[in-house]
Amino acid sequence: MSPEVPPSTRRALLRAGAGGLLGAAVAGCGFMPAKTPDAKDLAPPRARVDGDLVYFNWADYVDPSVFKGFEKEYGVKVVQSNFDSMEGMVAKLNAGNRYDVIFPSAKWAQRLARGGRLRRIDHSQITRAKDVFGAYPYFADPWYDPGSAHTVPFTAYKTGIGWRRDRLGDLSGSWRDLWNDAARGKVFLLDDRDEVLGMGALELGLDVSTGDSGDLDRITRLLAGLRPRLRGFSSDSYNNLLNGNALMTQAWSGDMAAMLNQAKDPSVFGFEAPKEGTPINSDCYAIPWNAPHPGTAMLFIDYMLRPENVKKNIEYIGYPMPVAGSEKVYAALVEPFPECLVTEADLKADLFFRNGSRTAEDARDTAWTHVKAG
Ligand code: N2P
Repeated sequence: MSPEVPPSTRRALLRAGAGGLLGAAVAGCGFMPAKTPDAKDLAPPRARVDGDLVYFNWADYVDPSVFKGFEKEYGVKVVQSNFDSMEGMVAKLNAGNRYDVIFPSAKWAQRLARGGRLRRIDHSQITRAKDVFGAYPYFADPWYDPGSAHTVPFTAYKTGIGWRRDRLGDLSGSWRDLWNDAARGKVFLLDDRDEVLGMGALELGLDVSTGDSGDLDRITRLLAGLRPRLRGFSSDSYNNLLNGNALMTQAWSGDMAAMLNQAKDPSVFGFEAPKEGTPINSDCYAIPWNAPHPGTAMLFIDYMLRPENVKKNIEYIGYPMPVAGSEKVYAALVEPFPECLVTEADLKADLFFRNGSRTAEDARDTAWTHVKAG
């Protein structure tokens, strides 16, 4: 990704595979909160120490040394827990668990904000807000949260295929590669409803978010043919490739970039962004309505945006962060896997997963159950 910059620099960034960002229309929403939170609870918190930070995120999604720096500077502890799907994250919130900072992807941020589940975020409380919202106009007014009133973007990524080049050689650049006979029995798909149905949709030329029952039947039939070739469903893509359980896996671009840090010889691995299209997404920082320490959460977001922390974190997690000045760090990191860059063309394709009607979301749940059961 790149910020809005003067034309000459901008062209250079585009040549390097980076690009600007685009807006999009808002879709419907099937999320209903269990109870409507009190409006006063949703007022934007002031950035100030009001307790330890209760942090809830994917595993390995912040550099541990950045946590240490935050703890030391503010004299608080980071109390961590992890989820491994958006559904899992929301289930914990619905069960009454309280967190200070959570990391929903775009459509989940939209659901939570519309359901009254997120505190507003006052950009004037964030020291480097202009490095994000000034430099990346896309995130100043994203489709999932108008005005970024409840969120700050954390990362961006696309979904593709990671594979062992040493074992399989070159692939063809299509989602069809998942059916490759040489990889049979050693293929993983992400353990993620939207990613798996979205991959089937792209292969068939359908909308990635389709909730149409005819479309979902076609997707389910297609994936029934892939199911016997799979080793399983797992979102731990880079460990599966590194330890040899997978020869090929559906994967988020950032995880493949993070794998490069762990690999003794990066040329053993490949990452491709299939030609039929790649889902695109952004995870963001958000503060739940019932956060026990929302002031500390604001300080944490602020701390994460400092240039030295952005650099450390990008290098550790493998995902680009939309913060002015960090673009070169990411481009250098993914030099061996240029397809990890989130380009203007990716964003223009607008392959974000969208919220559907209650009926459409239910139909997708049913299709996913069938796909997983095989
Ligand atoms: C980090 C997982 C990132 C999740 N390992 C992408 N939404």
